[in-house]
Amino acid sequence: MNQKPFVAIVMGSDSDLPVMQVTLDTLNALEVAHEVRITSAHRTPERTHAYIHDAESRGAAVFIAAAGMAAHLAGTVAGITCKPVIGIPMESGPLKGADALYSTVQMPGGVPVACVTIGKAGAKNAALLAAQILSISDEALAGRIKADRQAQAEAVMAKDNALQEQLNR
Ligand code: RP5
Repeated sequence: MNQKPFVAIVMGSDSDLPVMQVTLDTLNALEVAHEVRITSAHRTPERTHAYIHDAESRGAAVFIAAAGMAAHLAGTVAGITCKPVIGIPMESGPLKGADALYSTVQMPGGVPVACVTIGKAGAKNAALLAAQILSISDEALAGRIKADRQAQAEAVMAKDNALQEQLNR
């Protein structure tokens, strides 16, 4: 089999999409192949199971799972595949993501989930982390990730230069 590795993204609800758009945008900017599905660990358990198996058979190399409240989607995915799973706690419900954070990060030993920050920062970091995993065997992608880091550094330096100019006026 010689499939191009891709990132498979699942989210528990369409209400997660506005935040998850950041993941899609970040992967698009880095030219990382990906696909996305709405599927829930508790509302569509069989579909979730079938999709993870299907995606893995087609070359999914990293999974990203986003869910809110009693968030068990990332842990469910990690129980189905041995590929790396990144979990994003969604900022939904009365506890504003604290419940999802604990649910996602507190996996019992043996079945890991790499949990990122609640909300949009996590959505961005999940994409970057997935890209970094794929870049281990993709030099061109590693170069694009380094260029992104460099752009971030240059933006900070430009802001500091502007601040110093303002202070010395
Ligand atoms: C989770 O419950 C979803 O991931 C979402 O973050 C949260 C609320 O879902 P909806 O009631 O908006 O569909 O399953």
